[in-house]
Amino acid sequence: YWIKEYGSSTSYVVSAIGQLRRNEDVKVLVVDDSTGFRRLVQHLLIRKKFKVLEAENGIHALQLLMEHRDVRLIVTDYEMPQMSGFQLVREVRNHFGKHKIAILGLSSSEEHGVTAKLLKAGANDFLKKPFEVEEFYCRIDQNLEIIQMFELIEETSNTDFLTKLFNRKYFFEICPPMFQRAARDGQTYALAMMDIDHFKKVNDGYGHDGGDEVLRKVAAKLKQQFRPQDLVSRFGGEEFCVVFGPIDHDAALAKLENLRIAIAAMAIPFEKANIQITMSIGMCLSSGDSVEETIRTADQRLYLAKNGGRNRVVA
Ligand code: GH3
Ligand code: MG
Ligand code: MG
Ligand code: MG
Ligand code: MG
Repeated sequence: YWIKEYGSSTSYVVSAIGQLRRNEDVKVLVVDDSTGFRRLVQHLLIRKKFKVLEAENGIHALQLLMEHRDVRLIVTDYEMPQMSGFQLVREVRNHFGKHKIAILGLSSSEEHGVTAKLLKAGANDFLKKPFEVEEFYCRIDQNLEIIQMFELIEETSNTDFLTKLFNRKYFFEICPPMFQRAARDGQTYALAMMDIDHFKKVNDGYGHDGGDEVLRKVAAKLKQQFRPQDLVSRFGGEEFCVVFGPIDHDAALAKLENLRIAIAAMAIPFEKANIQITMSIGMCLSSGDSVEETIRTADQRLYLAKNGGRNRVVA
């Protein structure tokens, strides 16, 4: 099938963004009705240490994709019974954008305009059979690198640099659909606005670096106290917003009370000191109101917590 091989066969590449990508971590789905050709492509991929899944037609490929959400690349034939590569590409693109899964078309079809047809349907790249092995590897690397760049951009634009929590922009993208789903399912979620007490004194006493260290440690504590599916975000300077559930009022209040106690008990090592802080929290349960309305109420309660003497939860 191939003409000539050259180049090294390392199992990782340093991408254009300077990050190391291990092929071991990349799952590839190979779709072809020819067992022989599937084996060949699989062999080429395994030689570069990729994890490989195989499907003999588009229907099976779609099934595998639903089970394996971490597939990053599909290598697909064009002419296949039941569902063509063209249909498969269209189907895949209904569920996954080009920034989630790369698709490389592979075909020996002499049909006019096959390449353009596949690319227009949403394939990222195309190779005509027979192909050169090294070109195959290069195209795979190029396409995976683009996905990796998308992932980095996405992560950077959704994350707060100092605390690594989600940022405010991401919060407002994710929270409305979370609330909508909850309302549709008849569930309630808790939204908690949190603000560190007298944080200016931390900065005054320990400098900005001391303040930053407190923010990092408080953020880590928040991440540790909530689950990965909860929305833990840094809203502003020393203000955090967490959405969690489904949960009822009393359980949410108990959870936040535990959090408040855990934060107050922290001794954050900085230089020769152990910094201690407290946090005030305002909570509001989602009840079909808009995100903005819920935040407004939680904010008012946070204000009451501050006025009531700080280091407390108002719900
Ligand atoms: P209160 O109990 O009423 O909330 O008092 P406070 O001092 O915490 O309130 P205020 O909101 O007035 O002060 C927040 C301070 O947080 C002011 C700002 O300089 C500081 N700050 C904001 N962002 C950062 C940051 O990223 N790092 C550090 N070190 N400080 C920050
Ligand atoms: Mg075929
Ligand atoms: Mg490619
Ligand atoms: Mg504040
Ligand atoms: Mg404050």
